[in-house]
Amino acid sequence: MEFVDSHTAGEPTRVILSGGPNLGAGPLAERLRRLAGGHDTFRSAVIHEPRGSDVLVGALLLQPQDPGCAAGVIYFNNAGYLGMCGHGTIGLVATLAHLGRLGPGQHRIETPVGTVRATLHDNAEISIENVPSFRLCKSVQVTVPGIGTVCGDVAWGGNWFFLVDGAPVDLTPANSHKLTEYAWSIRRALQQQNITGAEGAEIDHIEISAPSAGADSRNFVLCPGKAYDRSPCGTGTSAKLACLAADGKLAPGQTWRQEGILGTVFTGCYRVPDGSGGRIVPSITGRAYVTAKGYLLLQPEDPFRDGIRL
Ligand code: PYC
Repeated sequence: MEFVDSHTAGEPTRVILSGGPNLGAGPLAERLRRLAGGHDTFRSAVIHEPRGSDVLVGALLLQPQDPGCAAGVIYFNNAGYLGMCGHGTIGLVATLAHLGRLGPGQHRIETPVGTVRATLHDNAEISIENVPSFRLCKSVQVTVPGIGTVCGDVAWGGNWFFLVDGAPVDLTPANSHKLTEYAWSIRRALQQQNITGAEGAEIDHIEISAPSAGADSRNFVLCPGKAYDRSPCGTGTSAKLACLAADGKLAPGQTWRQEGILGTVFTGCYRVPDGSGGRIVPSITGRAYVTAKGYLLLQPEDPFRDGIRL
């Protein structure tokens, strides 16, 4: 499989350019069902050790259904599949630009949860206009064993998030283990107390926010497979913007600087489309750097051909 690796604000993305399974044609959501149902060893071979790591997000590049789109993509990680991925889309655009397949300007990209717009700027920054995002519930109380009552908002930013304001320790890499355990306990309590996204969808991303000296907020985002996002998280920043908009704390077009655990920043803002029904369209800007390219080899006799699946 031919791949290109990049990182966006510290969070890695591996784009698979060729050699992935044949998923046929049709909507990306349908092709995702075929991938998850019949080819999950593809995901595990790319993401798990010894070829990958828990932090890595994979991006399977596909022909879009709509010929007006520049690409189709399905994102995946150590736990399964992602509807959308903000840092991953910035990484994908940087990768396609590096390969000479995209130039500066606007491009549309199909994902399983909708089409997003990406702009490659002349200064190499990339802006993603994400899928419509919204807050489902405000100030939801969850009882977390060993911690107590934690209050947060449930919001959609292309994935489901539980957003908590305030952290038990500083949001620094040195505290990543404590923050991981804290966020994981919240996630398990949400599951046990049946607190979900729309239509019973699992809330599989936990976002903890705290004040920042250099930005509007700093976050720690725990991803579904218990790895934390090294970047400020594009879909998490989208969910945050939806909450700020719902609370009247950020006006359309106003800039929000979201810092992640490494101190890297995504700049966000939003617009409100006509007849939005409370949904906003967030725009997230960041920068990605290509780090490697090559071929993943899967030898038939390799006992870990499909990755180390624990
Ligand atoms: O940037 O949207 C994002 C993201 C989701 C999971 C990891 N990064």
